[in-house]
Amino acid sequence: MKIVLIRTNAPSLQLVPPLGIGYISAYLNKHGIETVLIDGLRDKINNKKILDIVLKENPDAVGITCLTAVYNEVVDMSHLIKQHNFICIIGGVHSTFLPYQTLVDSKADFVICGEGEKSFYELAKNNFINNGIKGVYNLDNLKNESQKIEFSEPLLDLDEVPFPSWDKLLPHKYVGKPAGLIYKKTPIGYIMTSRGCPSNCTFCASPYFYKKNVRFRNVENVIEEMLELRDRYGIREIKFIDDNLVLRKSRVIKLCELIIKNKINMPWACTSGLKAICVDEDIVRAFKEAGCYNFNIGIESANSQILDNIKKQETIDHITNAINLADKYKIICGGFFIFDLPGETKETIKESIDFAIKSKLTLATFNILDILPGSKLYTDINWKFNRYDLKYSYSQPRYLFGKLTAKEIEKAQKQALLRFYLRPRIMFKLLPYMKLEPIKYFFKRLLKIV
Ligand code: B12
Ligand code: SF4
Repeated sequence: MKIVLIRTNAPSLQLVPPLGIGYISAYLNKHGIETVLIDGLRDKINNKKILDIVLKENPDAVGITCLTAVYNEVVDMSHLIKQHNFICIIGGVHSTFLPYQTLVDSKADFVICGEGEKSFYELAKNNFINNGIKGVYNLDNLKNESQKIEFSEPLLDLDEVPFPSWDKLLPHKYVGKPAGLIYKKTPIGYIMTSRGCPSNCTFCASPYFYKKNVRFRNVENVIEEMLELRDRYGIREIKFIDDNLVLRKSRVIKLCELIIKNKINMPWACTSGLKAICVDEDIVRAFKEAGCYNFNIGIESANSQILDNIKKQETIDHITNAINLADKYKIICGGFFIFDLPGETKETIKESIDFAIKSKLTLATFNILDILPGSKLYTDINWKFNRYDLKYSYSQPRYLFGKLTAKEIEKAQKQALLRFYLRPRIMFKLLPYMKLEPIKYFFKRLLKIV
C-alpha cells in the first residue's frame, strides 16, 4: 500500500518542516506502509504540480495536513485529488476543530481528528472503511458541526513512534525563512520533544488539541535525533518547537547535560515560547552551558488584569525574572505580545509597549489576536470561521475584545515594532550574534511586518 502525504503551498513568512505528516509517515512506514511526502511550501509548487506528482505516484490514498492559515489551499487540493478519484483524508489542528465544515467544503472522504498516527494506520489497515475507528469521520458518521467529536487514540509513549521521516522530509532543504527572527547557522533542524501543554491560555488551541495530555520523549531519544540530523543531514543548528520545553525541570536539565556529554556542538534555540513561570536560574545556566543562544517567552500582555482575563497563570514578576535571567547569561530573549486581548485599552497597549522597551528583551513580536478554532475564545464568543476572511488574519483585528478601534490596534502594532527595534541598544545587542545572512533576513522580515 502506498500513501501520499501533502503540505500545500501558501504564502508564509517561515519555512519549517511539517512534522505532523513527517510523524504519520514514520508511523506508517514502521507498520509496513509505503509513503511519499510532498511539501509544496518547501518546493514552491502549486496544487496543480502537486497533483501531477500524485498522479505519477498513483497512491492508494492521499493525506493533507491542515492549519487554519492554509485552509483554502487544502480545500482546493482536496477537490483536485477527488476529481481523480483518490481517497482523500484531511488532518491537523484546523480540521480537528471544524471537521464537518472541512468535509463539506473539501469533499474529502475522511477527516481524522486529533493526533493522526494511530487512526490513519487503522484506517489504512481497514482498507479505508471506517468501522468506528476513533477520531475518523465522514459525512455518514458526522452530521453537523455541533455533534460531539471523539479524538483519535493519542500516542501515549512518544518513543514508540520513530523520528519524523527525515529521509523523505530532507531537513537540510529547509533553508531560508527559519522560525524565529534570528539564527546562527543553517541548515536548521526542528525538533519537538514533547506533546501537549497543561496551561489554559484562552487564545490558544493547544490545550484543547492535546486535552492536556502532556507526554515527553526520553531525552536520550532526543539526543539521538539531534545526532542523526547533524551527522546524516548536515544540520548545524537546532530549534526546539515544543509548546513549553521547560515544563519539567529535571528533564530539561538532563537534556542539557546530555547535549554537552554527547558533544552535540550546535547552537540551539527555543522558538515557540517558554512559559516564564517555569524558567529559573538552574535552567538558564544549563541552557547557556549546553549552547542555547536564544529563547522566547509568551508574554502576551504586561497588564496583570489582561493576564488574568486570558488565564495566563503567571505574573509580570515571573516574566521579568525570566527576561533578566536570559540577560544575565547572555542569551537573547524574545517576547511574544498579543494586542486586542479581552480587556485591551489604549493604556494596556501602552503598558505592554513600555514594558517591552524598558525590559531587557532583545526581540519582540506584537501580533494582533486571531481567533483560532479550538481556542476557548472561539467558543466563548461563538465565533464562526469564514474561509473568505483568512487574508485578514493577523493583520487586522477579527473581533474587538477591548475598547479600541481596529485602526487604533493596527497603528499600535506598527508603532510598537518601530519603537522597539529602532533603538541602537537592540541593534548593538543583536550584532555579535549575527552574520550577514541572518541580518539580511532579520531586516527583510521586520520590513514585511511593518
Ligand atoms: C512549529 C509551529 C509552527 C511553524 C511550522 C508550522 C507548520 N506548518 O508545520 C511555524 C513557525 C512556521 C508556524 C507558523 C504558524 N503557526 Co504554528 N505552530 C507550530 C507548533 C508550535 C508546532 C507544530 C508541530 O510541528 N507540531 C508537531 C506535530 C507532531 O503536530 P501536528 O502538526 O499538529 O500534527 C499532528 C496532528 O495535527 C495530526 N495531523 C497533522 N497533519 C495531518 C494530516 C493528516 C492526513 C492526518 C490524518 C493527521 C494530521 O497528526 C499529527 C501527528 O500526531 C504548533 C503548536 C503545537 N503544539 O502543535 C503551532 C500551531 C500549529 N501554529 C499555529 C498558528 C496560529 C500559526 C500561525 C498562523 C502563526 C502566525 N501568527 O503566523 C503560522 C501559520 C503558518 C502557516 N502558513 O502554516 C496554531 C494553529 C492553530 C490552527 N487552528 O491552525 C498552533 C496550533 C499553535 C496555537 N497557537 O494554537 N507554526
Ligand atoms: S499559549 Fe503556550 S502556555 Fe498557553 S496554552 Fe498555549 S502552548 Fe500552553
